[in-house]
Amino acid sequence: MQLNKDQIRALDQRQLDRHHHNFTHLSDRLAEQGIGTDRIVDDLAAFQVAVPSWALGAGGTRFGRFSFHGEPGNLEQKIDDVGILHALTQTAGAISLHIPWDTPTDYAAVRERAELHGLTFDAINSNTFQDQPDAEFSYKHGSLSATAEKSRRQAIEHNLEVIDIGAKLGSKSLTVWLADGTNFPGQRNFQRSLLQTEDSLKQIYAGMPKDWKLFIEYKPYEPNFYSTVIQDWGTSFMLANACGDRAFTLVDLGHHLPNSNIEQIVSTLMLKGKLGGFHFNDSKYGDDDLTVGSIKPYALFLIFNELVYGMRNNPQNPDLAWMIDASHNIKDPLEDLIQSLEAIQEAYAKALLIDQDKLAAAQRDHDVVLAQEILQDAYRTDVRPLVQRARLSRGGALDPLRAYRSLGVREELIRERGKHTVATGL
Ligand code: PSV
Ligand code: MN
Repeated sequence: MQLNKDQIRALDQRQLDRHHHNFTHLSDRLAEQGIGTDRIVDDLAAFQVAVPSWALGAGGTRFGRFSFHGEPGNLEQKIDDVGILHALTQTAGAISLHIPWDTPTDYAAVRERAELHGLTFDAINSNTFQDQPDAEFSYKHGSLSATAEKSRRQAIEHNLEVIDIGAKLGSKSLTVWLADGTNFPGQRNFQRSLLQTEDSLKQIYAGMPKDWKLFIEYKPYEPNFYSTVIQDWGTSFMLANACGDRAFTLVDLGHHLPNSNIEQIVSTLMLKGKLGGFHFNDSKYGDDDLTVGSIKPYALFLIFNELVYGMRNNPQNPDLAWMIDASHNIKDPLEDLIQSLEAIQEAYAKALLIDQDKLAAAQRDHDVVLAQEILQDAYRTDVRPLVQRARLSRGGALDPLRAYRSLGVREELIRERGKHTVATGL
């Protein structure tokens, strides 16, 4: 299924007057504060977030999975789903694949399909957290950190294979999320695990094409509950430094212990030129993988404030790879992703409203109240007309969720694919 711009435009016709009215009203108000909207709209229109291939079907928990009808049954259909998201939102211009779930059979056809939808292939992900049916050695006691040399070699080889697959599709980066760790004190030697991991990552890094980047995720717990080898940003940062200039830390919002100051982590990493990628989601307790902005929208805004600051002031940090990493247990996955994309754009737009010069002056003058007011004034602004204007400028829908429903997208997908397809993924 593919949506075209005329279909979307026709749908929005009746709402356009109201949008123009709201946009003019907001622009005038911001102009009074000396804030121009053209640049903000351009920045929003240029902001593209990759969609993970594993979030297009119904997610599950270890207790069960409630399937969703019309799920994509193969890689081509996953690309079609992201194409639909991109057509409506114009901010989902890339897909992030996970191997072996998404190993292509016909590379040319897969590339063509992505091109048709205007999509590129973002970071490719390896999987050494599950044993595959045809695997010779098990990852039960570790993969890149394993003391069993055969498991470790297999995990390294798998990552090198993933790089080859990504290169054939035009990806330029590999993301490694390592589940390795322990469940019980005494189970393994911390130092040995870390050293083995460093050595494995260096071998993977050495096998990347020279224009590729390596992103190293961290996570404090799950699936292991006593220790995780790459448990925090410091460990990831240390490993990235050990690998080299093209290795970076990847921040996944859900991979922090409750109340961690993620915006400060982002800021430190950008200062050091080592923030490479970003996984958006939201959480209440742990790695909950909930819809972006659904639980802690103010925290997301504060994180974006640091990201915007870093993008303007830290040329030592590369352009970031933006991605959603969420999972949907009860919602239509595409509707959930539309909500996440909207929340990302809103948080970014609000951060772009912050007058950085005024904020710096308030900080210099130790005017704590004013500094807080500057942030909160931006946060309290309803920026939706700006986000809509950016989307319209690229041919997206005024209201993507409404368009998705009025165009009967899910119904059409069920007609095409049937009720009982199951998407591979988390
Ligand atoms: C598991 O926590 C996880 O969500 C990581 O964040 C990865 O990015 C993703 O799975 C895919 O492996
Ligand atoms: Mn992640």
